[in-house]
Amino acid sequence: MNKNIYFLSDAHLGSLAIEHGRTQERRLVRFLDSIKTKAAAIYFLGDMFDFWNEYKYVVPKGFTRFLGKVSELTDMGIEVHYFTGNHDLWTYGYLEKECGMIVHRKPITTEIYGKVFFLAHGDGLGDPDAKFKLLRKMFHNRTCQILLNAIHPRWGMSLGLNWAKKSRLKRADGKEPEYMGEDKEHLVLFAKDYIKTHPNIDVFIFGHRHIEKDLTLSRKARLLIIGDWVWQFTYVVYDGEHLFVEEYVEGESKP
Ligand SMILES: [Mn+2]
Repeated sequence: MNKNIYFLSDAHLGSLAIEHGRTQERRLVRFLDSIKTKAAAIYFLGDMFDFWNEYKYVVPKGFTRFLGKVSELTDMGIEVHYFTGNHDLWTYGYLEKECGMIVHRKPITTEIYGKVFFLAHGDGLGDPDAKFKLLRKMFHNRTCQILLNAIHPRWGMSLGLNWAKKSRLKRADGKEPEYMGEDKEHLVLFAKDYIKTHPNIDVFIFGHRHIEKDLTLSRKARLLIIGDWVWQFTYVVYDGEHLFVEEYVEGESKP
């Protein structure tokens, strides 16, 4: 029997706008611990941190439980993949070297147990918003990254954490906009367009939206948006045959 592959995203650990940060982190760690004997690989599909910016000799405070558990898993030989999101892309080797994760800065296409997966955080895909595009370009720009790290962490970290807090509180209840429908949702539009030129894709999995969605795009292709680990505690599990979204309920031990 195959070992399981897990996908989860958007814990936004360390957020100044999330009051239950500590319980949230503990829950994530308990989940990771509960799957450690069953997992072959774990994919974090982005925004696990609300703001992660790494300096040459310094990393952000906090997350010791999470990073410790991840290191334990990679030491056991479990593959742990870390996709950068739009909140935590400023990583320059620490998560690989210290925690043994495999960092992906772009979407990847990969075959797992005979199925072809397109995996991405999801920011910037199919999204026509010019302001977000410009911001995204700046975030990924090497010169801007060097400038950001030239600011003392006292101010650099504060800038990032408060930017992330503000962008969360801007929304009515601190939550993401509702699902916009199949004809408007950016990631759905992106995937529908993408299969025209890449008919080999079986499954798209995205984070970023903090909503849970499981759609059939064609006779072959399926799209999953996997919720979050702020409020929903949802993940996707795949055993080579079945692929479904699950909610992590404390005390329950499921696949
Ligand atoms: Mn995101």
